[in-house]
Amino acid sequence: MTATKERPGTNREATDVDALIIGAGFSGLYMLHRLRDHLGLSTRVVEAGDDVGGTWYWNRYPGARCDSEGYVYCYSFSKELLEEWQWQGRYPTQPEILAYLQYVADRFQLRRDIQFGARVVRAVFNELESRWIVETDGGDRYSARFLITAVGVLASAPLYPDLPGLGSFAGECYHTGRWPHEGVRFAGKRVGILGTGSTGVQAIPVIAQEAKHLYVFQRSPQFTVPAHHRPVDAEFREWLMANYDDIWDTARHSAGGFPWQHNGRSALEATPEEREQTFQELWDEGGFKFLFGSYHDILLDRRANDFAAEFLRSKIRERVDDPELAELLLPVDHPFGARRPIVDTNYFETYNRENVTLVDVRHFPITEVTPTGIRTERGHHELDVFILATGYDAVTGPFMNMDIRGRDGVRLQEKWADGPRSYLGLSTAGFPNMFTIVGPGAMFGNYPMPMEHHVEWISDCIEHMLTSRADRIEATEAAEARWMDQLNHVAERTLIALADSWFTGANVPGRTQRPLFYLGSFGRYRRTCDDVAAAGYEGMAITH
Ligand code: NA7
Repeated sequence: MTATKERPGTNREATDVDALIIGAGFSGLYMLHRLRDHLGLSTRVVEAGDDVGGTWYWNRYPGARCDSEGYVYCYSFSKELLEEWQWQGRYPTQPEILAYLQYVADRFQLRRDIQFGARVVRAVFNELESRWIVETDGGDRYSARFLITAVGVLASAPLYPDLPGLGSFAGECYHTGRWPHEGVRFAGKRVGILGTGSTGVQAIPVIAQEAKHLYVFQRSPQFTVPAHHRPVDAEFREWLMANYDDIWDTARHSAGGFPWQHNGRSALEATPEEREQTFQELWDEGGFKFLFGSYHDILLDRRANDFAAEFLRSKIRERVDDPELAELLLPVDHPFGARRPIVDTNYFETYNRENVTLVDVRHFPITEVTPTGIRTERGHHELDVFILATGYDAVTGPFMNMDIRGRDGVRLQEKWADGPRSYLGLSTAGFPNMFTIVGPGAMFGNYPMPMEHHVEWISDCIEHMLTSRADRIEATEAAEARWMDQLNHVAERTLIALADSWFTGANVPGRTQRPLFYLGSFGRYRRTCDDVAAAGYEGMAITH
């Protein structure tokens, strides 16, 4: 039961809850459902947005769509829910995913336990009472036995580029991660977009259709694989319903939480003809399968990677009419997949349009933003709208925006100053009874899968605490160190260090680069977490 009581030293009442969850996106919603409806705990979610959705609440830019296929970009915990919800197309749009999460919130009556429009600014562990005292920007206070962060990896920390004069721009300027809810009109306007990551690649073809002229300011060319988006038909739906259990089973044991395995072969062993055929088939199928359902060594061996990269470069040359322009669009400075793979719809074809200009800011950088546009070393581009598709302070950014203090007053910001440390991406030493859903050091992949897994692991752990009458649980320093070694060891076997990207924090100027995710397979990661739980939460210190 929820109760309120006066806390010493303050004149604000704190609401007592068993568990306080930060964030009402995919993970926060399910966490609330598990703790409240399965364990019967009084649970409260604090959410900065005015509605559920997390990433899918904030990211409303034109063309925003999921790159995972809808049938696996959803919860798998409820058979009824799987039967009730039907995705319209292969890759759900942002409004569709938002509608799905709203449906889930209503179906499981979650809204009544969510405080919207409130941002957690501070969470301090009270050692005497073993409780987290959590404060919002509106001055509300909670006292919670368990603190669970469900802040996602991106949405709450958009990254704004440090461009001279950015504040002086007199036109409209938007970050894609903070898109106006009422939308933006481009008709008759000169539009500039900075950033060609997966966001830019989705937005550019859509904006180009409406804008008078679109200038794409490109620093790094990208590899992309076509989405081959299409509506979902009755036949597919029938197949899906007949095979869903197997599909989830495959995804749970796969490399990245997707419903396929790689093909078990090395690209180095295949003949050139076999490789061409394999890559072409995967290209024709489209999407992430090109990486996750391909040869097993694409991300492990540079020579294997080069075969895939060269295939993808040949496709860019085919798709772009002007050979000189095609050369500027060829990614040559990083291996395919070492950055987050990008799935596109008409991205490269968009450069064949008369009203689209590629501006190469790698060789001729932006020197300043003026009141009327963008100046590069080569000239000035007059703009009415300037869009920042410049990404996020990923993974750690959402945590750094809060003042979280654990045992002995240690601040998480200090502990993670040289990079985050965690055990399994679930718990961090010195922060008792705090769990991080897909926190730093967790699995990367088709996110609903690792999120669902984490929610269930945390819920089981809390249940274990309650039944064994334990007081506190937290990762030990030793287990944390072991996990960090493991994380680095796995990452070193891959090619990700050969690219600057948000995978390693390299997109944030001045940041120490290190792997932010566990890059092993999802199946192995799950087994590790399950083994930890089965061994009585090995590597976690439990006090009674
Ligand atoms: P990303 O993937 O981090 O891409 C950001 C893009 O912005 C990328 O092209 C960057 O170029 C570019 N960028 C960022 N800062 C600058 C400056 N200062 N000058 C020029 N160009 C810049 O973010 P996205 O939003 O596309 O995707 C993030 C994730 O959201 C995505 O992976 C999905 O999981 C959802 P760079 O490549 O660094 O040269």
